[in-house]
Amino acid sequence: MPKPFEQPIYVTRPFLPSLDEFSKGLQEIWTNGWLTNNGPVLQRFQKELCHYFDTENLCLFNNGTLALQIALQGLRLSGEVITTPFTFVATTHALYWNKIRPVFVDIELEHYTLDPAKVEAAITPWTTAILAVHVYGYPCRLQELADIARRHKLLLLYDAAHAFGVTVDGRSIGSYGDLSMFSFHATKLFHSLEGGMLMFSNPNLKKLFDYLKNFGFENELEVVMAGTNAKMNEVQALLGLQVLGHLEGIISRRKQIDATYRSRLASIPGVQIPSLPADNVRYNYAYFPVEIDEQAFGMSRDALYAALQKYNVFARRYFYPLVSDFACYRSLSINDPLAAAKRVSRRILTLPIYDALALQDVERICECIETICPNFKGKNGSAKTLLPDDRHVSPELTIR
Ligand code: T4K
Repeated sequence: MPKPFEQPIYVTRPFLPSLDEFSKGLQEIWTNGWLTNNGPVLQRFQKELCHYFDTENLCLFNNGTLALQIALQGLRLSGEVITTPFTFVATTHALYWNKIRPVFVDIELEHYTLDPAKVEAAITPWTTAILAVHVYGYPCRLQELADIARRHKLLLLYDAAHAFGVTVDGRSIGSYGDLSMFSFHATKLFHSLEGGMLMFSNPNLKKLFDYLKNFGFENELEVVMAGTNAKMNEVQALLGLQVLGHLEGIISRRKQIDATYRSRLASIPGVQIPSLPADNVRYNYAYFPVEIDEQAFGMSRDALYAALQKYNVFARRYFYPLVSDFACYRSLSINDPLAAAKRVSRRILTLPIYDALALQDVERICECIETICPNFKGKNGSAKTLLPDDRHVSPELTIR
């Protein structure tokens, strides 16, 4: 039986440049005496991102949620927006804050993104846009959604919070649709401590978003619209710039972790791993989700989640509950039964993945899962023990 980890293993840990590298950057900020409000480091970060994404049409924010709220506000969207319930609450909250009615439709079972057929069926005269999510960095059905949006004259927006670094057919995922929002939160593979970015196809939006994130200031004397404060500061920009320099290494390290999980978990009954995206996608390995089939595994997803904690492994149930089940959205009338989303939300578990996670620790996490799994027979064909300390075992678990 594997020993519990000495230190907690979280679902993610932020990549951090060396303190030395960061202090050198801070030195410049200290010398400048310029901490926020479109400072020189932010301008450099923005320039690097324009180069990385090969576009001038992007805008930086202090977090992804405000970026999305401002996008919806700037686009003057109203009425209904079709979206997914299988996401982080911020996607829906951004609609709510703009007094837009979220219309939840179901996801596909393969990669958990919006089901285009369900989207089309949900369109009404009040629909103004589709807000789809590249959940876990898996690209949505880009072509199908674009066709629907074009046919029905809807805006197509993507919550690409998880999708930094993903390309499809050699193009950044952010170049699809009318607009994409990226989150640079500390829990993301690319981050700027906190932060967010909008990338859009219409170049006229840049000025609008710049006004909206800075109180609507044109200059000292003129305020041209009722903006808010959603600016990224210099320290965020510095960290973002430095993490960007390490991005390729971060993604390739995650790829190794993903491969290790795939090979080790394949023999555990009831652990279902979504396939990697198609060959035309350059994936970023943002998360490592698995589905637990309760019957085949021998216990529920929730029991496994709890049992892993006895080993000091803190996997997460992203995204359970569904957003549509949270108290603030429960009263919405939902026509779609959301059968796939409900099923996935009940079964999903996201396992730890981050660049500093050692491959032997990934092996050890898999060994913990083998040991916990009542139906895993092991190399010698015998069933195994369950938990390191059975005093804490929930009644749901059976000790063998
Ligand atoms: N759309 C989608 C689809 C999103 O997933 C998100 C954010 C957004 C929009 C909104 O973007 P932002 O406004 O956040 O830029 C986390 C993040 O806070 C959130 O950004 C993220 N999605 C969501 C999926 O995950 P929690 O509540 O799970 O975070 P927390 O604090 O429990 O952190 C998870 C684990 O990460 C911890 O157990 C340990 C580790 N951790 C976390 C932090 C903050 C660290 O090791 N160091 C840290 O500094 O929401």
